[in-house]
Amino acid sequence: MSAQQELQEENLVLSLRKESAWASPYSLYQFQNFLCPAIHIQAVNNCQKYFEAKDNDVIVASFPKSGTIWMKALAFAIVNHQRLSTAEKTHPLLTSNPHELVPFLEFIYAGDIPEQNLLLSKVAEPRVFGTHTPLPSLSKSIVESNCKIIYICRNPFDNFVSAWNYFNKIKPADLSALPMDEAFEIHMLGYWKESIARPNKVLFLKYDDLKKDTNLYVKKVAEFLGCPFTEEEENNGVVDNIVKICSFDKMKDLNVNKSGTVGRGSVEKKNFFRKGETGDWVNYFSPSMIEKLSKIVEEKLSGSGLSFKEYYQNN
Ligand code: PPS
Repeated sequence: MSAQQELQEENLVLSLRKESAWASPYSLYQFQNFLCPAIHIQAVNNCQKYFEAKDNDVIVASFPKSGTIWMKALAFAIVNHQRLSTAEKTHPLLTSNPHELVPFLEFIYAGDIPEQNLLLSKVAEPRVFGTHTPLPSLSKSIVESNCKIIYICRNPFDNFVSAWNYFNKIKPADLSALPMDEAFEIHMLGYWKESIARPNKVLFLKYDDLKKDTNLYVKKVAEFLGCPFTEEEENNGVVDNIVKICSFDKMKDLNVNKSGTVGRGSVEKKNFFRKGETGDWVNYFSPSMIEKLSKIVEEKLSGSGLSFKEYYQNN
C-alpha cells in the first residue's frame, strides 16, 4: 500500500465513530450504518469503487460464524460439478481450504490496486467470492449485474456461541448479547428482504435447515445458480459426493485444514472447524440469557416473516 493510501485510510478511520463490542479482536467503527472492523473499512470502500461483477459470479454473503466456509465449499463444488468430480482425489477441496478457493472480497480489496488485480486474476471462472458486508454496502455492480448472491445465516443462539468461542481463541472477551442486535437489523434483514423482492438474485438459506437436509439444499442451490443436476448425475451420486466432501467431519479431518493459516489476519485454519452442530448453544446459555436473546430476536424479526423459533424454543 502506498504512503498516500495509508494516510487516506488513517484519515477515514479517524473520522468514524469507534464502538466497543466483544465480537471482534479488532476495533469496530460505525461505517455506512454497520459495525465494520477497522481492517475492512478501506477494503469495503475499494470494493465499492473497483469491483466489477461478472454475470456468472457467485457471491456467498454471511454474518461471521454462520456457516460461511461450509457454503463456500458447497458453492464451489456445485458450480464446478460438471468439470471437477468430487469423486476424484484431485478435487481442489481436498488440497485447499475453502477460504483460499473462494476468497473474501474484503481480503482481495485490502491491498493496493496491483495487488487487488493479482489476487483477482487468480480466481478461476465461474468466480465464487465470499463477503461479510451488508447488502447496501456491496459494490453496485454486484447488485446490478446478473451475478447471484447466496446468503447463509444461522439461528442466533448457535451463531453467538460459535462467534464467542472463535473470538475467545483470539482474544479473551466477555459474553454479551449486544452485537446480535446489529446483525439482525443490518445484515440478516437486508438480505432477507432482497431475497423476497428478487428471488432470482438472492437465495436466503439457514445453516440449521442445511444441516437437517443437506442434499435438498445442494439441489436448490444448483438450480438457483443455473446448473441443476441431471437425473443421471443424481443417480450416479454426484449430489451425495458433494455433500460428503463438504461435510464437517470430512473437512475438519483434511490435512490442509488442520494446520497452517489463511487470510491477512493469518487465522489458523483449524479454528474454522469447531463442532459444526445446531443446538450446541444449550450448553452455554443460562435461562436469563435465553430470555434476553429471545426477546432481541423476536423484536428485531417481528413482522419480517423470518423466524428461528424452531431452533431455540422448547429447550
Ligand atoms: S467465518 O470465520 O465467518 O468464515 O466462520 P463460518 O465459516 O461462518 O462459521 C464457522 C462455523 O461453521 C462450522 N463449520 C461447519 N458446519 C457444518 N459443515 C461444515 N463443513 C462446516 N465447516 C465449518 C464451524 O465449526 C463453526 O461453527 P461452530 O458452531 O463454532 O462449530
